Amino acid sequence: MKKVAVVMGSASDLPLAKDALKTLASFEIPVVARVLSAHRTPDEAAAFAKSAEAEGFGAIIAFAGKAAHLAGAMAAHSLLPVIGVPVSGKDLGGMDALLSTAQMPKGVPVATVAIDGAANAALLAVRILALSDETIAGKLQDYATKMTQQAAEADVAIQKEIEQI
Ligand code: RP5
Repeated sequence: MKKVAVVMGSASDLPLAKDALKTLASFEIPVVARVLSAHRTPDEAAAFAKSAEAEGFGAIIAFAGKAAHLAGAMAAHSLLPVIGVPVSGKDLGGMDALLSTAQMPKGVPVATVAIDGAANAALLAVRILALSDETIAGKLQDYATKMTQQAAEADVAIQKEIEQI
């Protein structure tokens, strides 16, 4: 089974990255998580991206805040699909990271999820791996079915609540 790389620009991104790690764990997907910065450890980040495909990774999820260049750096050094998660910060609420992550130049794509969209980043990685793995595809179908059931149950529950208004 292909692994998913979860890289983050700083250890301060870990609390958010845990949402992605938990989601990937729920699909029993092997994960490697690293702190690698496009700015503070650029050589290590590049080396990781360059070897990622040969190391058996199927996708890279990159968390970064502020002037967020980590996802772009991964995509510059690897042809694997890269999913960028803009991390919200106290100054600009994550708009800085959102634009830095999403506004990639033509030729070097990064699939950017919402600000702090850690779980969706993991689910997108799961969808990518599911294309070539029937076991993951089955679990993904189960996840989608359960989500639909929960939404339908919520609909029933609010009808009862609304009747009591
Ligand atoms: C980015 O700067 C990191 O991804 C983090 O979100 C942000 C702040 O980093 P620290 O100053 O907390 O290390 O590079």
